[in-house]
Amino acid sequence: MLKEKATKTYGKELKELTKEEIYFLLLDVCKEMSDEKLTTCKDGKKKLYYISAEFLIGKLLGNNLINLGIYEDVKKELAEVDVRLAEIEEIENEPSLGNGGLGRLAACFLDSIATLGLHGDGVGLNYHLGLFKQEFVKNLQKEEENPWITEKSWLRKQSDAFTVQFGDFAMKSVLYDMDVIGYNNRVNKLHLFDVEEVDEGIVTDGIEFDKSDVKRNLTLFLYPDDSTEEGRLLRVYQQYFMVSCGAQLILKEAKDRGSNLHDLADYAVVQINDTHPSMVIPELIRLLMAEGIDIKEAISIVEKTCAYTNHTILAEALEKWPMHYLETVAPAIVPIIRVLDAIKKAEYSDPSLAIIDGENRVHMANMDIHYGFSVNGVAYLHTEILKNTELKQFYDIYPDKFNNKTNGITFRRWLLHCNPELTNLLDEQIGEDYKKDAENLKKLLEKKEDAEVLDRLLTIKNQNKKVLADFLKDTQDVTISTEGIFDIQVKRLHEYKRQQLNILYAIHKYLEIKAGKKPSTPIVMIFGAKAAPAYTIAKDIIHLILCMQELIEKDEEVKPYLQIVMIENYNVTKAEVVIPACDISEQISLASKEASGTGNMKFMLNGAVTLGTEDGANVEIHELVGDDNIYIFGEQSETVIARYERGDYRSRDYYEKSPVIKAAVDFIVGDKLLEIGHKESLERLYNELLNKDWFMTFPDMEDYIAAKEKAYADYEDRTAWAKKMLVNIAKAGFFSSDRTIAEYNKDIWNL
Ligand code: 26Q
Repeated sequence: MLKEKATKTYGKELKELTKEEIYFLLLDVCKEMSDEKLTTCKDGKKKLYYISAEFLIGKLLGNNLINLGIYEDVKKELAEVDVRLAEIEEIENEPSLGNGGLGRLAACFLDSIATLGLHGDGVGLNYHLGLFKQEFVKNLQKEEENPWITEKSWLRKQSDAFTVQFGDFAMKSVLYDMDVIGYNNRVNKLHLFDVEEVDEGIVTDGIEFDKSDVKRNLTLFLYPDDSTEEGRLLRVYQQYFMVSCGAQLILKEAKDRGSNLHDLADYAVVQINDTHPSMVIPELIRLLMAEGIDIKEAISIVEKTCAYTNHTILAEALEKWPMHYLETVAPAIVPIIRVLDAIKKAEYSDPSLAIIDGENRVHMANMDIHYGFSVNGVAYLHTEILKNTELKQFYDIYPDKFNNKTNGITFRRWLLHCNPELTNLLDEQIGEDYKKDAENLKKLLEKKEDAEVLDRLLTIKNQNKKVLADFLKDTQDVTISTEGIFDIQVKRLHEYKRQQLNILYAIHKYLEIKAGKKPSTPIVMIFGAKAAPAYTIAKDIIHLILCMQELIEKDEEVKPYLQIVMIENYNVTKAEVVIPACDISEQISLASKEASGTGNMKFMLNGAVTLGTEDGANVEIHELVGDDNIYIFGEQSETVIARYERGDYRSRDYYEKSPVIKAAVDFIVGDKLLEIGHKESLERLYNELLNKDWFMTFPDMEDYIAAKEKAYADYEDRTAWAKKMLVNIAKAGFFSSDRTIAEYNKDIWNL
């Protein structure tokens, strides 16, 4: 197939093409096949729009080839001319359109929506420089721009253009689509809106740029630094631009499919991914009114069309925009928001239910809950906390709106693509039907006593460790022992995720080794995390990790037993190498704070055993695998929530009572680290832990150490460990995003 295409496109033999030419050839092959599929897609009346500020889609070539069913054929054909498909996949830049879990979830969902044959598109923005690229300089995070768009790419420019009216100027959109190719099924679209005027030249040092020059910076970066007023305003400009374009597209398409707009809810359903796209509600109302529908009816139409997903219970992440921001950015929707607010104020006197609060700020989530027909959390525990604590006042008035949709991950990327050896073993042992119905992974349980299967699992894990070790050697010039236990924590850096707890353990272990207590198997601790550019303490934690890495790297006494590596610029591409190599999956957030987590699911599917708190989806993992196949530690969410309510946590008490905690914490500002690191940063972190420790690291610390020691000890019995791996893989079927999407469709979308 490729041979003919090579001569047709380049007038050359396949074996004469450069790697880049082969990549372009494959791009074309995928686009042509996808166009063909598009013509056979059966569209129902109703269509879903998944609107999101982030789509963390990862590189697409490998996955598109898998989903089109031609990966193996292409691999073979390239092998015949001595080219490895993996090398071709490397040529693609990873789109920088997301930041963390919420964005990656959106990407998994798009894959599953198409795979289940549902008609649903993504709507977002085409950030030119995306989220920053992380570099480590002198053990500090440095942010650089991350240009990812190339001349030829998956982006396909469309002719649709919409005008968005801001306060004192208007901008015209340019639309780029990417194909979303389902696994042996339909093709949908990811619509990414952009503007012609954007100018990458306005970036000065790192990711600095003129935040006030909205025309030239609108789609430059994802989450521009919001520590200044201009930065915050820019975010609102981005949000309004995204939702206005999205809403105009939705109405246009609904009309094209035969809607008279009065019946919009039969033609469209809008899933609002956290509060970043919340202005879609007043914007849709505004546009319906512009079409001659009165406000009362417009509101009732939109109420039947929009559904909201909550991804966080951290108060600081719940968006509240000062009204004057909206007056500047989107004055046309301000009177509508005032009406929406007045209606609810007339009905409910409780100020916590208001859309516009006493300080004239607009609570985006409150608007979503009042005017959406569905509110969902992303894991069982998370939804329970929303209903019983965080959003209780809303649950009391709208019990029927609340529902849970436990997150999931696409097995195409997180198993088939990233772990082909494990996939082969599964195919061989349990057949291939788990690829269409992931619950069939359970069949693997029948092999729990099969010595050959257990041995193969260990062999595959070792191979994957070697791949990761080679990767780290190539990319960061660090050497890690593939004989070690790979203990991995990769995720965004946030205090609630408690990377600080993990690094305190590392200090504790370092001190033990120094005192002569050596682990029987080397421990390789791997971290990967970006910190938000203005989040000082998060950057201090990165600094501490990097300083510990350097300290141990230079210590011949400790190095054979304990290594620390922080992966630079952790992203989807790196995740695909890291996750299959993991033995112990660190999911150690403070109970009640991690809405779900999805990395936990990826690790489990790839045969890692979780070391975690009873938080987010860990609770469901625990329930599925049972006590013997997970390491649970720490306080329960109720204990934590009660302590917050009492407000009587004093970290210093724990520090003073526990010599283990004290020794580890004091080490942060001891001579050894001060020699390597920055005094200011280390002292700030030390003081933060001692005087605040808002995410309660110390109460869980001794239990964490004990759980980790237990896991390390159990690891020594390789057969028993392989059984734990097997049970984790076998029970991971529940976390397929195909299951999650089937539930969204049944309970919310009804496509
Ligand atoms: C809020 C206000 C102002 C500026 C930015 C933000 C902001 C930006 C990004 C708030 C939240 C986010 C991202 C949240 C996120 O990624 N949440 C994660 O969502 C996953 C998918 O549901 C869950 O698995 C994770 O538990 C949750 O942390």
